[in-house]
Amino acid sequence: MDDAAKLKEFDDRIARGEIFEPKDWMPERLRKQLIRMMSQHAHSEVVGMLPEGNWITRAPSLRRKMILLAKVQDEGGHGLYIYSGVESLGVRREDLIDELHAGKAKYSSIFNYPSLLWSDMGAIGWLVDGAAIVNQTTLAKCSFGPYARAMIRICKEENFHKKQGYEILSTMMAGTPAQRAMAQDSINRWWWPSLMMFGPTDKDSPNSIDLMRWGIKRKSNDDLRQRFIDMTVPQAHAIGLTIPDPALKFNKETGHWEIGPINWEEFFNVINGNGPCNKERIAARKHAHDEGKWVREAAVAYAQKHSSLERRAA
Ligand code: BYC
Repeated sequence: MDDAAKLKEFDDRIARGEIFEPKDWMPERLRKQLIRMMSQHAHSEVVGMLPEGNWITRAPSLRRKMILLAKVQDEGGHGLYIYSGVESLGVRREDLIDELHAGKAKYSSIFNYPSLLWSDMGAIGWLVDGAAIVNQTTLAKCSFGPYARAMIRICKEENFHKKQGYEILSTMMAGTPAQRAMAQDSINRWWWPSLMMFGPTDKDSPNSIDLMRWGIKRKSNDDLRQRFIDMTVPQAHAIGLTIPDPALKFNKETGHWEIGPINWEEFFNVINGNGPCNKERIAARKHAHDEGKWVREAAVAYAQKHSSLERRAA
């Protein structure tokens, strides 16, 4: 079968709603898109451990510390899980990580903002994990098997993350004026970057064409952003938080919340390496990677020893 016939067969499979697996034939362009998007996603999970990791030693109680520790570990696990999915497409994890450390690979813009207050742990859990869930529940229905399966598992954990974040904020909003002011300050700083997590507007999203055609993205950047806004605004109001957008209004006819303009200049600056914490984040990842070299080497030596013992016993 020539490539054109294979492409036709593949397009038909997608149109029938079938799932494809790493060993199946797929268009080269799609393989590249999946490697790009999934590796960015894996990097985001791992870099995403840093803003919250910053608060583990300063959590206000043992209970909060245990929850935060578990959450940050979960994010690391998500990263490893998604890296395994990318490896199924024929690339090496080490190469992907090298690209991240060289500043050549992207990861979510949101993790280039600093976590300045304890209430930021609430804002990250509620808004950042909340936005991730909206995006990832649709990815759980995507056409690439390893990615879809990873998303199902990850979304279960993200739900817990989101709830613990909202609980931090609702506790603070029921507290002293200083606690309420801190919670509001966090929302003021994290609201707009959370909306940017969904990517540029549909007209400025060059990758969407391929990803939608082949069933990876099931909803557009703007559709998912709107779903997140509609879900989140009432939750903010329920605990007395103000969304930092003077143009925000509910449109009774459409049933949607309308927002003011997003600062896309800021977004493109951040994704091009010039956000408030880009350099710090990459330096911290490189440091952790170098410090963990002996652990990786020990794990490989252990695995090799055990597989040779098993071979001898067989
Ligand atoms: N940040 O054509 P577009 C988490 C880039 S972590 C940075 O629309 P696409 C968590 C984009 O890559 C969850 N870059 O792209 C962890 C492209 O550049 P290139 C992270 C962005 O792929 C710890 C260019 O802009 N979630 O949950 O069609 C603690 C044009 O964009 C961003 C995922 O990674 C951005 N926000 O759509 C707490 C979800 N947006 O590569 C929580 C998986 C766009 O052409 N990814 N760019 O140079 C996706 O769903 C899609 O990749 C996106 C972008 C919607 C993000």
